Amino acid sequence: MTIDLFASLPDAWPSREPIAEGAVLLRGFAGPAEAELIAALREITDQAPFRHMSTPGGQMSVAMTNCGSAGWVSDRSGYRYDGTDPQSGKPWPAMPSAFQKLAREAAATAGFAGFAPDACLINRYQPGARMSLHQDRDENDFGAPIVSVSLGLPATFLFGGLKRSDKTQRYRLEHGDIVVWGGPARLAFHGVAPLADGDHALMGRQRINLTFRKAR
Ligand code: MD3
Ligand code: FE
Repeated sequence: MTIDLFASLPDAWPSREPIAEGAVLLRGFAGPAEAELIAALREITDQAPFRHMSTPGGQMSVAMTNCGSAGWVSDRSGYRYDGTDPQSGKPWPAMPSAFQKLAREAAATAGFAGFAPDACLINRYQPGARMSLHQDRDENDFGAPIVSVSLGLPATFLFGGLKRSDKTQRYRLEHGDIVVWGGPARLAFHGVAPLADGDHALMGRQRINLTFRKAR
């Protein structure tokens, strides 16, 4: 008898886990790019610092910024995509090529070839920060997927259905994980449970999520 030393390892990289119709989890897909991503992130947040936006419902516990030709902005009157950072009056920082390449490769791996995002919303969760159940419907073309990249502390992601009242499934998203949300999953309700405290070796006491979108 022989022992298969590789029996517990995936038979191919990247691993592709379908989590719903149209949604694919690529565990660790961003790992090889982590140093480049973190350096690029620093340059973006030097130009456009994280800030807590207001919404018609109140102030968000998640701090946000953007890069790309369009950025998601919110104030007491509502949400929109805008090419200008309202805090500086300047265009959002350009989307770094390492971001574009990663988003494009992840989308293609999940079956969405030709993804060309024009917006990257960058969310920062510190311990206790959460995102309540919502749909992403401010983009022009629901035919394009959204690609999300998780960095830093792990989070519990809540994934529901097309109605707010649909049952939610929970997924743990860890540093380096990418999820591609397209097809029927594109308009599903989703959210993030309050972040548990911890200390990530590269990112410290926070989780950063990059969401790549075709906004216009
Ligand atoms: C499923 N962000 O920025 S990423 C958001 O972790 C947002 O910061 C969460 O929801 C975060 O809007 C979740 C995963 C995600 C992003 C967009 C989706 C899942 C999605 C759009 C449709 C369905
Ligand atoms: Fe969302």
